[in-house]
Amino acid sequence: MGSNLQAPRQQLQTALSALRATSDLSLGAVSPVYRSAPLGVAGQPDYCNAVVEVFTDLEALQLLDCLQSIEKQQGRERNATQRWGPRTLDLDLLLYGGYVINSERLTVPHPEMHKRNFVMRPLADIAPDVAIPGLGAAAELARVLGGQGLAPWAEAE
Ligand code: 5RU
Ligand code: CA
Ligand code: CA
Repeated sequence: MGSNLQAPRQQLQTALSALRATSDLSLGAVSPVYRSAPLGVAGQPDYCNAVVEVFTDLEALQLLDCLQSIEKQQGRERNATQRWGPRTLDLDLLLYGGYVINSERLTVPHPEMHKRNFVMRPLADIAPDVAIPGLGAAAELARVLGGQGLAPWAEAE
């Protein structure tokens, strides 16, 4: 989960409530929430990032539909000219069991996740031993990336 607009911490909280309210899935572990410096496009606000575990019988694409509908509910605007620009809510499907998926709409594992400490740190917090297919365990990948630009989200914000 990521947000850097319109009360980012609240956006994540609202998304968690929406996931909890979704009948076809159940929420597992929720990681600590991090503040992270923006990557991709400079000059945008810091991001609030976290990773959650979901249990579901939904197909991956059905789960993606759920995530995108929650993004939409929270005012996500798809802006073709600013691909990596700021957003109210981004819900990425990082892993789906141990599956590798390469379809038009969805690539799993998320192709860039192992390069981003704002993904791998919170993932390693909740699932240190989970394997990224082809790349290894989350905790080791997170350790290699280090903690640059990453800090605990201060509760008061
Ligand atoms: C290029 C490099 C593009 C890294 C992107 C987030 C990237 C972000 C986020 C932080 C993006 C994709 N930076 N930049 N957190 N998403 N800190 O969730 F991540 S755009
Ligand atoms: Ca996304
Ligand atoms: Ca993303």
